Amino acid sequence: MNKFFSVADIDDLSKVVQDALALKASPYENKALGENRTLGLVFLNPSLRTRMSTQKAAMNLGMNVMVMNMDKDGWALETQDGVVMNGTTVEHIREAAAVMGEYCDILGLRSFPGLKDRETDYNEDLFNKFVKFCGVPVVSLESATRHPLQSLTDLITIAEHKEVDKPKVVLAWAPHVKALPQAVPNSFAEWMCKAQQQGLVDFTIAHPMGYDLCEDFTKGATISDDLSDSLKGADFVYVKNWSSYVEYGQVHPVAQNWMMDNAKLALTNNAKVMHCLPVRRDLELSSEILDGPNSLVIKEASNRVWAAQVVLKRMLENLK
Ligand code: AN0
Ligand code: CP
Repeated sequence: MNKFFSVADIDDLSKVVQDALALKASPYENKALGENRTLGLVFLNPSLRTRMSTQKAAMNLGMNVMVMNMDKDGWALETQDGVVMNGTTVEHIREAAAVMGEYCDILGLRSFPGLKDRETDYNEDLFNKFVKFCGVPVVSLESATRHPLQSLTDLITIAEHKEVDKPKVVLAWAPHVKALPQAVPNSFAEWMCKAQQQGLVDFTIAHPMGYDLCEDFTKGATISDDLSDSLKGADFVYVKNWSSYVEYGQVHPVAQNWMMDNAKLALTNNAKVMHCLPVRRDLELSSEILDGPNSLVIKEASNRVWAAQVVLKRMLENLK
């Protein structure tokens, strides 16, 4: 594997889940694989889980890790070609990525969307330039349109906790006070649609009107604006806010209460509740659920290590 950006970078979903769970059972068996190899984690935005779990996964594989918080500690990056750099940007991505590629065998990049111009964000211009100019394998740590390490984690977590062969999984929009990216729901939808094609899940998306995701990510999903109806018979509810894709980056007022709570949970098949975190308590998801027996959020976050480890292992095996 030379790039981990989307579900298209994985051939066999069941096999990658099986490999990740094998690493969970025996985390330190591949220590020699990463010896004298360096992972660089480059953050243009904040992170808790992605930073720590990917670092831990690399350490389990015997790698050295360097973290670069570009947003706080790096020079202001220019990403456009053909500009005279007489403004606030100090260093071009052409040099910055190339230099980081000299120091590292594998790089990870987190780069959120600007949520201003849909075309710019959905072209993944920054991520693609980073891949091109750094010259080493790159893992997405959440890009403008996707969060594949999170989605792989979610697939692993569902496989681990399912009680029926083909569980009903519902992605449920939740309220928020800020305009958030579509990356997590896009990515979850793209992984679940592929899992559904392979007969692994039955997938529904529930969101208020105006919050449709880009169709490229949702082919085959049942899509509804009726939350109560969607929750009927659900085995897993995946709670997440996102801003509008259609009216790009906008937040529309929603009259009905979309926050997941125990009353809504009662409509499900005693569903396990998931969220990628960070979560705003009693705005996106009720405290009673987060502190109750149906929440999987901590186990889900814990599984981030095995998703990162299976991806880094495949990349290390591919290095010359
Ligand atoms: C980010 C998002 O929704 O993409 C990161 C989630 C992993 N969340 C926030 O900015 C709160
Ligand atoms: N879920 C997730 O990616 O969390 P962080 O933003 O804290 O890394």
